[in-house]
Amino acid sequence: MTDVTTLGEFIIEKQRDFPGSSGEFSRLLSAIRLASKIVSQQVNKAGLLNHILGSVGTENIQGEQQQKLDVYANDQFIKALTKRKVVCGIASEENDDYISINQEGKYIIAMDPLDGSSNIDVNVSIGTIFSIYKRISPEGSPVTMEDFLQKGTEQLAAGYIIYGSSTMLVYTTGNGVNGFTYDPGMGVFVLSHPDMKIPKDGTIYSINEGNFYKSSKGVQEFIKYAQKIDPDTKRPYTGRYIGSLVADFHRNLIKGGLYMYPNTTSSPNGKLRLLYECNPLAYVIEQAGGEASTGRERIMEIQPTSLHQRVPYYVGSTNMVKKLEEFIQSEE
Ligand code: AHM
Ligand code: MG
Repeated sequence: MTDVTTLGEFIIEKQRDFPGSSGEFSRLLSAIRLASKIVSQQVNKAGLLNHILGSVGTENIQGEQQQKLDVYANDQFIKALTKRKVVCGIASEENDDYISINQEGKYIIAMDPLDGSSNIDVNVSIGTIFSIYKRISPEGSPVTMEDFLQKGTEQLAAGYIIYGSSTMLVYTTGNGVNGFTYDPGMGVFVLSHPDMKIPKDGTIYSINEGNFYKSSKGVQEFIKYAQKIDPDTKRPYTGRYIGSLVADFHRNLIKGGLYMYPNTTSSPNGKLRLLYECNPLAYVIEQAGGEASTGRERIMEIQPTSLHQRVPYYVGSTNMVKKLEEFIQSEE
């Protein structure tokens, strides 16, 4: 194991990508790494906690009140990020408002600490998604809403942790995408997927097809297109939908594919949140050579107007996103 690159080493090596940072940015990534190890351990024990040691809302054998895992994950990330003193504000799916912490810090975080948490009870992969920005307001003052409502194009770094058959941390700082697999024996993440690239032409489409009749004409037409037999274009495509964004995204990143969460008659703006679900994964996919779109515009160019804003979301292989855009844009 001495010839591997650990995430810790990688972060230090890449510190030169951030000339003005003097190590603060590296400390921030280290905080995310630490919290993800703690959450990973806890996620692995989820079945034990729920089914053997007592369900959520009850006390465990040490007499401690058990927390829901998503609340637990939120606490762990906030604690780790607060301690390093480089982050001044955090927006989280778990908190209605943003949290203002170290006023001297330079960085802003938007995160979904445990996405897909409805899958915990059935032992399906879940994930953490994060996005990092530089603050706009002056250092030494409390953060403002403006700090959080930055376009995705302003992200300094973004990534996700997938708690799957192994735990992986995948991130970008704008120089490609690298994936690290957690070795629980050593307690370290090791570089396992350097410079990840998504195939331009995927053959997997991922959507909750139960929403077919609630979706717009363009989306329906794309699904029919995906199912048509045409060996020249490798159709029909394969339908794969876990219902856990990070897991669906991760598979499609590696194999090539398109994840879709459209606007529907019951969710007119879609379901997924721009700041801490769509933008970070959009940054990762673009850095891996793919695209992320609402069907009409590039996700990272949307000017956010609120912390928990939702948008229709299509992310994955470039040529699949482009094809879907054709269908959506020819709707009227
Ligand atoms: P959550 O943030 O409440 O966990 O919701 C996000 C999740 C995604 O992980 C997943 O892709 C999507 O919701 C599934 O939604 P649906 O059950 O409507 O298909
Ligand atoms: Mg979520």
